Amino acid sequence: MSAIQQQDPQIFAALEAEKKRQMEGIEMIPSENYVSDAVLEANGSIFTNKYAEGYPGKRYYGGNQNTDIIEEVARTRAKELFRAEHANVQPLSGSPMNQAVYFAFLKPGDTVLGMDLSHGGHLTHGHPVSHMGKLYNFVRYKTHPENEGKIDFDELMRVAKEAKPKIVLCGYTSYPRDYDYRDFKKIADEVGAITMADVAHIGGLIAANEMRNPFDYGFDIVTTTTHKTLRGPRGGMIMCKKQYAEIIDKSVFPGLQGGPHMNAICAIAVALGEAQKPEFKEYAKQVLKNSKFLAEKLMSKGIKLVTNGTDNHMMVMDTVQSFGIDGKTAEQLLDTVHLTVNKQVIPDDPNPPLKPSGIRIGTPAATTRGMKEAEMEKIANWMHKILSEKDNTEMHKQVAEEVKKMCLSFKVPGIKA
Ligand code: DSN
Repeated sequence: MSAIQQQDPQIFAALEAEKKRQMEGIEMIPSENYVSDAVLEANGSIFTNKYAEGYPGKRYYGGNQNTDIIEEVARTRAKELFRAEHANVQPLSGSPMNQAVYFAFLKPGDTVLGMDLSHGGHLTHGHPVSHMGKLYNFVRYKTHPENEGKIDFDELMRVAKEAKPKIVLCGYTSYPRDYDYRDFKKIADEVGAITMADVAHIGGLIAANEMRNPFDYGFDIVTTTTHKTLRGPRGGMIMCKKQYAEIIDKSVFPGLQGGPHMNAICAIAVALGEAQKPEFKEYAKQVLKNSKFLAEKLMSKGIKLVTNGTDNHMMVMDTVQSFGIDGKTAEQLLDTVHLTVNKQVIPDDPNPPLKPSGIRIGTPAATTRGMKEAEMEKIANWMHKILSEKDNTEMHKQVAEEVKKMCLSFKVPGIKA
């Protein structure tokens, strides 16, 4: 009997229900993944007991000889994987990670160029509802959804010359393409701005050298979360050129945060160690193969995907155009057959974020379970059937059973059946 089971039946029941949900369903939210047994063990380790304000060799508390080892290992592995000159592994998650960069370089009212949320950007890239959007002047650029999501860089250069940003920011949470970082660098150099790429979604694919690395194009700052394609615990990392190391470290601590979560840093070190293995490169390749294959299968059924395809691990389906149903309804329908996706705004969406026009679908978690093209084909068929016959409850029940059966033949790391 586990300690939780013995002492807290209410929490134990929720944990057991979540195990069942994760085993019986397919996780297709592109920002989620399943961590390995080793990462899970590190995240639940006794490093959770330790305060460690400061950095290796310069702590404000005693007894940090072992935390110094794990943080140094995590920093070194991050630098090696991303070809970075410096790495800070303490940000508690994605939002504070980006905030720490802004606080390091900007004064209130300063200007940043960032991607519009409905075109794929993130809340922390200047959406008016975020505190960052209120504190700084974000000038937000858009893509051409019909032209494979390309950005008009001549127009962006014109905007940059007028707005004079301190930071040129690129990166995304719902953009299914890759960037040519050279274009952003050219604009930043022209206006004397710092270049920042938030690669939270594709960090693992960059670490595996399967997508472009902004540092190869001279970028100053690269931020990434650790729990998406990197397959680590929840956390964030800021990597930068050596010249910005001190200002970034000071901005994270003591500027923004207090004690780092050393259990998470321990798990980040383990996850980065896994990312250095050849098996991880194979994993990243398969994530991309699965994504492309799934996108092609969906489009072959007449389904509309934003930018008409994908270059990364995700796709955004326009459910209004494809099936005449909003993204919230599509999310709920798919949930009932154990296919987990998230509702998603599409570029310049006329509908609100809680009832948007699309859904976002990704392959990282399914690929971790070992699913390949054959399973992607089944998923495309199930999605099409469910969304095109939304009132056929008998068929839905049958699909739910088929999904469950398939899922139970693929292990979830960290969960013992
Ligand atoms: N919530 C994350 C995602 O799902 O992409 C971004 O913060």
